Amino acid sequence: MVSMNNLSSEKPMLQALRGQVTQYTPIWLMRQAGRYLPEYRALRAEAGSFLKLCYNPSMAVEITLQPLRRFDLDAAILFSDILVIPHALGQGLDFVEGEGPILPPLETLADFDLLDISGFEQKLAPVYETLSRLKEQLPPEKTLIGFAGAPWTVACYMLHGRGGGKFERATETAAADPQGFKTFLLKLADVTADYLISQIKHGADTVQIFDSWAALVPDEYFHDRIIAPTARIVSAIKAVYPDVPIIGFPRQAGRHYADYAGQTGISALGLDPQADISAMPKNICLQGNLDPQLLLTGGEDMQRAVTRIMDAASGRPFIFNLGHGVIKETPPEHVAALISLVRQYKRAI
Ligand code: 1CP
Repeated sequence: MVSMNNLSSEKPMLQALRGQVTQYTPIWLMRQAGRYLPEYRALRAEAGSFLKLCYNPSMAVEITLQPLRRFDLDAAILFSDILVIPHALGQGLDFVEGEGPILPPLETLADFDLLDISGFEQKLAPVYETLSRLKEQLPPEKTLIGFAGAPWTVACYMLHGRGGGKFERATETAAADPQGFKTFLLKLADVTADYLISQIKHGADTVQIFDSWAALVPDEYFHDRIIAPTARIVSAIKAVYPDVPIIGFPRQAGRHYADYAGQTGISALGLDPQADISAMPKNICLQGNLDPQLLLTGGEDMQRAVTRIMDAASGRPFIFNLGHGVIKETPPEHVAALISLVRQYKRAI
């Protein structure tokens, strides 16, 4: 429901997520913590491995807060990765310098049932500890975002074993046994829902479901592989926390955005740079859309794009963000410039 009530003392980002059209536009950036910040690179070198950072609450808290020390952002996003789920399920995981994540791929769907999931909650305990500490340390106006990968996107890595390509082993496994694959994704949805519920219990104000590889799913399977598993996660969370808003990000979902928004039960829709704001459903909060390439370039091109996005989003609940993560070569000064552009823009409500 879209309303014009702007008087609440609620955090600005939560107001937008609840459907309020606000004059002030909240802003945060996907991958706002990470390799474009020298202070991240220093801590990363000290830790030696990316996974050590994710599972060390003191370091993970520090990295989560680094971008908020530099910039006037409205939210902190938990520092972790979508691949801690396969890791906590007992699948091996390594982040190899210069190559990204590497997992020993599942050979068949039946291998999923052979994973030793007994240590799941225990392995993820440091992530929950990170959230509890962040909750204590963040100022009240800042929103704390938890997250997980959507089942399809996590399955891509579990079956293909690495990123960087088109995840052929995942798409082939799905094509060979669509029914078995559907069941597999629903099992993954249940684990993901438990994980997100625990994140909320430990302080997350909202959670985002990243479906980075949604565009690899053929149209006829978009419902089974993207919408249904996401809807299952949303309804499991809503059963415990009916008031916690959930952000869905089905990257490059193209003509499926409206069905996704209407059928999953999410409160906000994350938009990639290709998505056309004016063509999006009216009754939902939108987030994102700026091409990360323009943040890298900065200057007038970025300024024009900010105006275009803010104009297109006027009169609707909106959270400013990129359409994908910050590129690692991005100068931090461009982030500061982006935030002041968004702050200066006066929205009509
Ligand atoms: O220091 C390093 O080398 C690690 C780089 C890095 C970072 C900073 C990885 C490896 N993950 C992260 C953090 C991360 N990942 C966050 C933290 C919060 C933030 O500041 O936003 C989040 C939300 C993610 C989510 C994530 N991981 C996604 C979904 C979003 C997206 O980018 O599409 C995906 C697909 C991953 C997998 C992953 N982890 C890391 C890399 C390099 C990748 C992509 C691998 C590939 O397919 O090429």
